[in-house]
Order: sequence, then C-alpha cells, then structure tokens
Amino acid sequence: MSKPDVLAAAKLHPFFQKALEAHYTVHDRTHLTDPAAFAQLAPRIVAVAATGESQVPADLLARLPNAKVVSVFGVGYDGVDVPAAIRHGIPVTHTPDVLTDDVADLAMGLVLSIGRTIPQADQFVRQGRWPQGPIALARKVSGARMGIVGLGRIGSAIARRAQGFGMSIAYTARSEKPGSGYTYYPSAAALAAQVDFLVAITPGGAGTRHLIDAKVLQALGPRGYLVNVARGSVVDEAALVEALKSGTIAGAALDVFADEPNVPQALWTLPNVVLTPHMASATHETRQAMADLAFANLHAGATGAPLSTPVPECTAR
Ligand code: NAP
Ligand code: 8YV
Repeated sequence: MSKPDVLAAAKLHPFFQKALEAHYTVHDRTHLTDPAAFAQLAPRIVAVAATGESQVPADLLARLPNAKVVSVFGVGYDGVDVPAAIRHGIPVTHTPDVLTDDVADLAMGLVLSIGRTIPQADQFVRQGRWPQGPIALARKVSGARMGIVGLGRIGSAIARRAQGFGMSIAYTARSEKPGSGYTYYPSAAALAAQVDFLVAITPGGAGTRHLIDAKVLQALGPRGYLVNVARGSVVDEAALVEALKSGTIAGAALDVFADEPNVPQALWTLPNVVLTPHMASATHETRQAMADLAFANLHAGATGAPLSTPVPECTAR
C-alpha cells in the first residue's frame, strides 16, 4: 500500500522532509520539474508542503482537486495565494510563535552588531590592523530610541528585549495598540524621524512592498540605522543602497533580501552594513519545533483532524 502523495512546493527543510517521509510520498517540486508526470500525479495530491518563501499560486491550487491543506514551514506565507486556496476550500497553515524568540534575538543581535560594529571589529582584528591603533568609536545602543515597524508577535518580543537595554519604544502598524504602552506613529516615515534604530518586522506581500522607501530613509537620517528581519520586499533595496552610499542613513543590518539568495554586490563592500543569510529562525531547536508544527498541520489537514495553526484568513474555516 503506497503512502499518500504530498507535493513539496519548494526545497523543504530536512527536519520537515524527514517527518513527512515517514507517512507520505513526497514529490519534490514535480509541478516545476516534470509537467507531464505532474499531470498524472496532481489528482492524487492530498497536501502541499511549503516554506515561507515558496510560491503556491492560484493556477497550481486549481490543479489539485483533492488537496486538503497547504502547510507552510514558516510564519510568513506571502508566497501563497490564500484567497485562491480559500476559493478551492484548501486551508493554509503556518508556524507562528515557535520561532518568535529566535527571530527577536537575531533582530536585537543585528541592532547590537550594526550599532557597536561587532562584525567590522572582528575583521579589524583578523586583518591585523589593531597594532596600528584603536578601532573607530561606535554608537551606544543602551538608552537609544527603538522604532518597530510591525508590532505583532515578533515585534512585541523585540520591544521586550529592547526595553532590557533601556531603549524607548515607538512603533507603527496597521492599527494602534493602546495596551502596548509604546508610542504609536501612523506611518513608517513619521516613526523613522523619531528613532535611532528602525526595525522592520511586518509580513511580506503587496501590502508592505517598499514600505521602507527613500522618504522613510531620509526621515531616519544620517544618525539612524535600519534593521530588516521582515522580508526583502518590505525595503526598496535600490533606495537603501543609495542611502548607505550617500550617508543619508548611518548603516543597515539585513537578514532578508529582495531576490534571495542573491544579495546586491553593492552591499557586500559597504563598511556600514551587516548581512546575514535569512537565518533569524535558524536554530536546531526552533527549526525542529517548526517541522513538528508544520507536520502536525499537514497530517491533521490530510486526515480531516482539526488544524493547529491555520493562517488568520483561514481561521473561520
Ligand atoms: P504578526 O504577529 O502577524 O505581526 C505582523 C505585524 O505587522 C502586525 O503588527 C501588523 O499590524 C503589521 N503589519 C502588517 N501589515 C502592515 C503594514 N502594511 N504596515 C505596517 N504594519 C503592518 O506576524 P509575526 O509572527 O510577528 O511575523 C511577522 C513577519 O516576520 C512574518 O510575516 C515574516 O515575513 C517575518 N519573519 C521573518 C523571519 C526571518 O527569518 N527573517 C522569520 C520569521 C518571520 P496589525 O497588528 O495592525 O495588523
Ligand atoms: C523561515 C521565515 O525560515 O518563518 C518565516 O516567515 O522567514 C523563516 O522562519 C523561512 O520562511 C523558511 O521556510
């Protein structure tokens, strides 16, 4: 008796792949690699396994008459056409909360890295430059002003960490959070003008595309730093490179990019930039927890059991 068929919409994390293979036959991106085989396979697909970046468009969903769920390994699901999934009666799930601490830790780590020039200092010592004299002074992080673009699960966790550094907290989001105790600004530009470190942690997709643009960077100013742990699409990358080169802003620390894994070469050589390879949730503990939850969601969907963490748009279903 062959195992039920699951379509992997992208290269899956090994922890998720391993959990699936114990119960399902996983077809790795067959819709992209072998259209003829996929035509035979499509009616047998009971679920789609995806990552936070993978594309699950409407035309793919339309070809999966027996798919019971799209399970995303990640909290972000901006690559999934959720309205189309809903039209086809296919719920979408993701992995919120289990990664919040790690992503907030890395965000704070990037604030400290760019403010205190830690990676640059590491290079300074490794290049044997210390004997020629002390490294340049950096920026104090404790007591500085933190601005959070997107005060959701992870944004709130970043705020809690920043408070531990005695930082003042201000934020912008689609809606004010009166209970937060933080200062609300109605736009990213208004917020940027009031802070030293601006941290982007919103979802990706059309609603936040280039939310951080030249105007926001201008408002952040020559003593301001940008940290992006959201999605590459949230920042106008060309405007950012210009702002970094011209000194419009002091520096930037980036974990996500517009065309991953391709990072603009212009960013590689800029001294006031810290770059990480979309690793905010990349710890053994968290990736295992994400795999466990993504598998639980997929297995529940495929077997008709209640879903653990459907995306907000699918909660009513
Ligand atoms: P969440 O709890 O849903 O929070 C999202 C926040 O963004 C909410 O406060 C929301 O505002 C705000 N927001 C949405 N659209 C906005 C807009 N157009 N303008 C301003 N604010 C907007 O999600 P989360 O769990 O914190 O995750 C947030 C995102 O982080 C994910 O979607 C993903 O893209 C990214 N992420 C990245 C990594 C990484 O590896 N770098 C890892 C995990 C997550 P309202 O509250 O007003 O709706
Ligand atoms: C994932 C992320 O690692 O959860 C998200 O939205 O960006 C990361 O945690 C990435 O999506 C891989 O699936």
